[in-house]
Amino acid sequence: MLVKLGLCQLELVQGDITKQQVDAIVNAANSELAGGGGVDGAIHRAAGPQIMQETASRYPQGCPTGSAVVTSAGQLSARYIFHAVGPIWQGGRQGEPEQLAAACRACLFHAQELGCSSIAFPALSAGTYGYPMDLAANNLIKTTMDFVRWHQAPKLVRFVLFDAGAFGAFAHAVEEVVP
Ligand code: AR6
Repeated sequence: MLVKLGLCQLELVQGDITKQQVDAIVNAANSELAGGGGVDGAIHRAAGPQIMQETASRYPQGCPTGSAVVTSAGQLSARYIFHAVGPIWQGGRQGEPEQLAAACRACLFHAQELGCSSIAFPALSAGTYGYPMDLAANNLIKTTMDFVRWHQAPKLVRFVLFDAGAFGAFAHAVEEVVP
């Protein structure tokens, strides 16, 4: 699914984020940058052990929830990995929507600053962290569209959804947000 936003594009695909040919890949990290399962495990396995060494040496304090830090991308074809920390779902009244949007925006700002024309996001927070998929999809799509409309960058934002359920939730969100 591809949506034009002026000169930019928003794309939804079902697949594995580690296989994407884009300038920046977003990791669904934790605030300790300690690695883990899901997207985090897959990205570190595919990129190689130097990424964990890089996060440990450059970001010994970790990364606060609602923000993102940058590393190289090791053996991935991307130029950068943005390690974004989404919120753990606690019912939705503990600032989770604002934190999820902030983590997404932090990645989009990094992409702009680093001259990345393409970026791939997973369904941040909607796995281990328990954020309901439909709410995460609405939040991430709206945040991205607002950013891209305003900044006209990055040229391509791709959401890489692991299964049909996640893809359906994001497709529904796009239909709701696109005028
Ligand atoms: N490509 C694309 N999507 C994937 C992939 C993949 N290779 N693998 C899983 N997903 P999660 P979170 C989907 O748990 O909720 C980690 O342990 C998955 O089905 O990766 O932000 C970290 O270290 C789900 O829809 O991220 C943190 O501690 C979505 O990606 C914590 O989990 C996000 O699931 C972060 O949890």
